[in-house]
Amino acid sequence: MSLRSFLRAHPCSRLATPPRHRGPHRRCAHSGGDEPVDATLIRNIALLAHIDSGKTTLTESILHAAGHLASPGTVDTGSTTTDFLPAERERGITIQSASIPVRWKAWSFNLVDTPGHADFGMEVESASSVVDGAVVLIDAVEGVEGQTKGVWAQLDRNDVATRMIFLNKMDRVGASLRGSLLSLLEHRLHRLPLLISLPLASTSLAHYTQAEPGIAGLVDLVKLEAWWWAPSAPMESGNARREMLDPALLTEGAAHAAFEHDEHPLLEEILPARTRLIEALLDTPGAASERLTEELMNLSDTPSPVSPYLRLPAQSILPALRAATLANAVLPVMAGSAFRHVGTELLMDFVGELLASPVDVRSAEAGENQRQGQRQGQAGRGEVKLMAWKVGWDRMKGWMTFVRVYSGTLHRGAILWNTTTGEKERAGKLMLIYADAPVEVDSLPFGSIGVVLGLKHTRTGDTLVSNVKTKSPLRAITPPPSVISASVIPATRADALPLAEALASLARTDPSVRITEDEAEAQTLVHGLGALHLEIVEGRLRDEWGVACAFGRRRVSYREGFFALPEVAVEEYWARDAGAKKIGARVALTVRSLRESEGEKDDPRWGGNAVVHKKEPLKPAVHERSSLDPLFHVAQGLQTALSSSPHSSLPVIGLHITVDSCKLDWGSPPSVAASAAASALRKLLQAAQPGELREPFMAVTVHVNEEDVGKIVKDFGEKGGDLQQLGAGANPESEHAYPAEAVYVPPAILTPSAMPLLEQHGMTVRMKRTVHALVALSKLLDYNSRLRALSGGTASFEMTADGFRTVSPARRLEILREIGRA
Ligand SMILES: Nc1nc2c(ncn2[C@@H]2O[C@H](COP(=O)(O)OP(=O)(O)OP(=O)(O)O)[C@@H](O)[C@H]2O)c(=O)[nH]1
Ligand SMILES: [Mg+2]
Repeated sequence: MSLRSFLRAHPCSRLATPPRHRGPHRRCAHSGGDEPVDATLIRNIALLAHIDSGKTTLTESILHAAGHLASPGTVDTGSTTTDFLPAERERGITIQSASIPVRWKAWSFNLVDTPGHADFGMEVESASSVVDGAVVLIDAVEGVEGQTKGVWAQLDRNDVATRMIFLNKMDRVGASLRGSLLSLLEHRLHRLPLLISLPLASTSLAHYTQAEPGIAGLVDLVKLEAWWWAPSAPMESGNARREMLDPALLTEGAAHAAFEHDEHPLLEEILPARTRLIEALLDTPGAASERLTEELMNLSDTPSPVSPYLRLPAQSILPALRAATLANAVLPVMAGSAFRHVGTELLMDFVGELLASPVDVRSAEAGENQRQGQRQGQAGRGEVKLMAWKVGWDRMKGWMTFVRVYSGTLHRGAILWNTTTGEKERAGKLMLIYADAPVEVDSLPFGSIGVVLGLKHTRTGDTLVSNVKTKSPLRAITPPPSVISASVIPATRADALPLAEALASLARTDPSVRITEDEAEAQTLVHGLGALHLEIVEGRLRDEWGVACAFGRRRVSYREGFFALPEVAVEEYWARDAGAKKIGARVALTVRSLRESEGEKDDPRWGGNAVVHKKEPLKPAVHERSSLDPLFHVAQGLQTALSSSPHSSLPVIGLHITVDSCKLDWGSPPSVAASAAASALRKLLQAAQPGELREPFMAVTVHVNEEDVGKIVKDFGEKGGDLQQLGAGANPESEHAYPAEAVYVPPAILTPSAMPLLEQHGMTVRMKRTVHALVALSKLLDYNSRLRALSGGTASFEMTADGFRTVSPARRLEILREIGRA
């Protein structure tokens, strides 16, 4: 993140002064960090979703509601707080995640707005590795989409246990509460999605009968409270009218102020929805649910015409709902409209009430020190342990490292050790970057997220500790595999050095960018996660680092996979003369194909292979720095050999490698082990049959007008693509859907504008037709202009990486020719 561009991007007129809430962070900042900070009130939350679902719009609405912005900006005018990069504002999409502290009631939120575009998946990976909770947005017109499942899998991988769903864009034509909820079951996001609020499409009955789109408010099913905006009132936070619903009136089906008519369809749904919600909690084991059961039984024993499910107060439900959310037994779902600020405040209340604090999770991550820190009342006198989850560069401030404090309290000027490299670092200034201004603080307490200036060598995913003896790092952050590359050429000779420096800096801020040298063609290659990623990298090199360079033709990254290699043991002695003496090492390996059928998985850190030593996964050598441990060098040697197959020079995948032994000759430096390991693996692969060639495939979704569908489908056919589904109805996964019996599924009438089409199709409505296909990335490199030509500029598309697939013999030959190997 560039602090300067951040500040430039904030015209003072939009800033609210002074901020309304003063939370623990401020106290900590002003008191020098001596006051205990109650970590139970911290919520580190990421907003994640498929592209364009409204994450940045929701962030803006939250900042406004919390009093950090006098008026919210919009993505469409390029005036939001978190999308501040010029490229983000021009394109109206988020490229980098932005972390922003927000004070809401007693809570201190750290909100991380992430990009939805799959090319920036690294940002989601790093954000989800440090948050304790996630709000996943879904466009209520579309339901669950490709990248919704992508980010869900990333949350699973990073064990982000507490999650909520925000069904956004309820104001749009075709937004469907029922369709969206069913899509959660169809795509198996959770067995028990639980509506905790119902949308009020309109206070007027007429709008329901005429299938008008819209959202005028919400009913909070836990507190039994209606929030609504009168038709004439501007829909802004703080402008809503609120009314506690009377259980007796609800039982009689009588009107409240929020519902103009007794026959309002929402009135009938409150009891069944609340009943299912409470019943789901009764089924969750634990003390909170036992107390809830007891209370419900007591209420049932008291004679009343009103159902006990309506009489149960919110304060009895919330602890059980929180416990069930923490245990991942239920998935709370609410609906709203970020653009119209409907549901923003309620969402923040629920995030505070339901999602995990740093104290609830990750004690295993931080180990004994965190528990020790907690016993000391979170004053954080324990050892400091931090995860650097994002690194940014600013020309004025230098390196800005975003950290999450897993134990202890980080003070300005602290000396830290990097567990990966063993290097010593000094934390300079500490900052919290609010929407309205960056604030310098003296300390970052346990559980918090903030920025450290002055760290010179730290990279994304490094663990920093205050005790030099601590060796165990927090879980590393692994970039997704790159699928595309381009050569980068400096404009003149004089630009070569600045370019090399800029590339190194850029790779430090974005670890999903990899830089390699193509020695055969004497070129530097930049590898990334997609065509847009490389385009953005090219722009950043020019705009942020000011280097004159051009990118060459995009090349898809192929792989050579060894999927049928029998087990082979190999021992290699490697030696060379170093002056008067001879140095050498002997490395023994056992190598075979990964047995996926036996449940063996590749290790993403090893780029599609798995490497073990003494039955434990071996860590790859991430930094190209020295270590005294010979195993570090063995890892380095294996990485070199795996990066280029002797048959095709492509990266190798599919191998299971066991490092059996590594012995250095007397007086030899450990680095010789790298040459021995690389040579052993290279020789073994040379003797093996060439592996299968694989190329990256993309899951492509095209939104297109009815009349152009044929052209799009035909074009995919010519590209050898695999058509997945067409149109608005069918879903290939629906037969595997989770059952809906135990779930409250709202009737279609609650979102009336989706009604007519819902009746036809049985589920989600789309105003445009949608084509889904699996296509080789190599056929999609200029798909932007191709689609424009095919549709006259009216269609749009997104694509998500869908793994590597083995190519046909004809395509193999084509690829080998392309890379100069045939
Ligand atoms: N009708 C309607 N439009 C919305 C709503 N929320 C967001 N939008 C619009 O949807 C578009 C995308 O919104 P963003 O907030 O940029 O979405 P995002 O999820 O941050 O997108 P990426 O970061 O690029 O993945 C913009 O044109 C918004 O104005 C909503 O509640 N209703
Ligand atoms: Mg965004």
